[in-house]
Amino acid sequence: MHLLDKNNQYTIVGMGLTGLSCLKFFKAKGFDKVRICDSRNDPALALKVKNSFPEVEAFNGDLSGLTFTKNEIVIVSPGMALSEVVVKNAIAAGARISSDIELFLAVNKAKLIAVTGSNGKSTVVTLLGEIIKRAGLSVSVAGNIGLPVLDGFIENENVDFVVLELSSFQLERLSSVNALAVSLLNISEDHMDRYNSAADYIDAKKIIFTGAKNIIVNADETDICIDNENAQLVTFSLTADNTDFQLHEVGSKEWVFYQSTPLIAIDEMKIKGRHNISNVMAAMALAYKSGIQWDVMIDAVNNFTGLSHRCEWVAEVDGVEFFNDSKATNVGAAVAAINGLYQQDRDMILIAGGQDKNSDFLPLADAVKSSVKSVILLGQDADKIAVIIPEEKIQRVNDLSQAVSAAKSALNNSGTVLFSPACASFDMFNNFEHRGDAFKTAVFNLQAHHHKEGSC
Ligand code: UMA
Ligand code: ADP
Repeated sequence: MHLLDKNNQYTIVGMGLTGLSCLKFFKAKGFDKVRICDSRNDPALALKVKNSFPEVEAFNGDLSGLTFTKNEIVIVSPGMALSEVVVKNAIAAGARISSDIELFLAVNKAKLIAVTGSNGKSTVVTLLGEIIKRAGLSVSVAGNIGLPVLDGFIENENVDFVVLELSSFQLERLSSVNALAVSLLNISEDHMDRYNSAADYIDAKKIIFTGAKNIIVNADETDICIDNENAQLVTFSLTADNTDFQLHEVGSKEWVFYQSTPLIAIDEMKIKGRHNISNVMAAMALAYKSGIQWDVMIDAVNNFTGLSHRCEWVAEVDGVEFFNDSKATNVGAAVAAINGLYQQDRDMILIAGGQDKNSDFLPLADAVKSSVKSVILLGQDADKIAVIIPEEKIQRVNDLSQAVSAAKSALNNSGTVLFSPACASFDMFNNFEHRGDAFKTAVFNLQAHHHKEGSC
């Protein structure tokens, strides 16, 4: 059965952003034998589906009675595990399981760059998008970052480049990606509520290598083995000196080098934290394999201020700097943020906690031990973090406004407050953006209060 054939019957599973984009794609291409379902009773976009596509058969709620045939293609949204009963029923009936990404790969004509990893994906794909634009080329930055790739495709089929951020959920249902250049940035534990083992999670991520012409390798991540012998490798590292991209001192300044050529002084970059230097190297290596000139890359990197909610500088109040890292929804991200923002001469207070994803919090203990003065905990699973941190370093609060005040009081007119939760946000907020905005509001309120007091 060909993946794209108007005679096929298609069932889209999931009425989220992905499901809706698939429906739009099929309709734009004149495919009529399409139905859509969602196991939730009232999924976010059900009304939109009903209003925009009243002719399409739609099912909500218990899907265990939905039947499938072997002449059917079932497009499963990434949030839906392949172990769900509806998917199992489709497989048992002999239907072909597919995804929005597989549909896209079948129609894509643009040069394709793909990025995965536990952390840093959105930063790298956004920076790479900026670099490509600065080179005067058109680009769609899509995928897990929030723009379903088929929405990007419908908007403009003729872009020069597509830069895809791929999650393990999206990769696990592909057999190959066949991109011009790819990178698996790093691996740290995440989504253990969805995978049986860390090995399953890593195996899903490694599908990105299949068919890649160029693989950008983070040499600091020794656990990732690359099983594509035909690809050209470009390596980068923050510590080694035998990689293609590396760091060297020139005078008193640290520079990013490509082999023996100095490219950028670290202190010229607007983006903060050592982990972000790693992200910059990955984006530059991908751009290099896309044929972009060094001067264009350097310009784009030096103008890149980073994304909101990722080690985002919020304000300085009375010598205390506040950083919003609400996107740190796993332990590895929070550890990288602590290590990345740590300065020997400034105390650091960490604000953490939220909804656990069945994570191992132990790596956080080491980072806290070496770099954090005290930890302010909040949220549903604060207890799970509390057990790995010495009691005397912990303070408990109920909300972010209390957390911000407590952090400020714990520092003596100098230091860093890092909000890097190491947990998902859904216990108290709609998403990580909502949580980060609440943190920023709390900081701005503190700042306003401080100015008012100062002016009395
Ligand atoms: N769901 C059901 N029943 C269904 C279908 C979905 O209960 O029948 C639930 C899922 O379990 C999930 C939620 O609905 O909790 C949303 O799932 P979805 O697949 O419908 O989500 P979309 O709106 O289509 O968004 C998806 C990605 N979501 C997930 O992978 C959970 C978005 O990544 C992505 O931006 C979007 O496609 C466009 O490609 C979000 C995400 O959280 C940001 N990603 C994870 C992460 O970054 O850690 C992997
Ligand atoms: P992703 O899209 O993979 O979630 P982001 O670029 O949005 O990645 O960054 C999410 C969080 O991950 C940041 O808030 C930061 O705490 C952490 N992070 C960013 N880059 C890295 C990196 N290279 N290594 C480890 N952690 C990182």
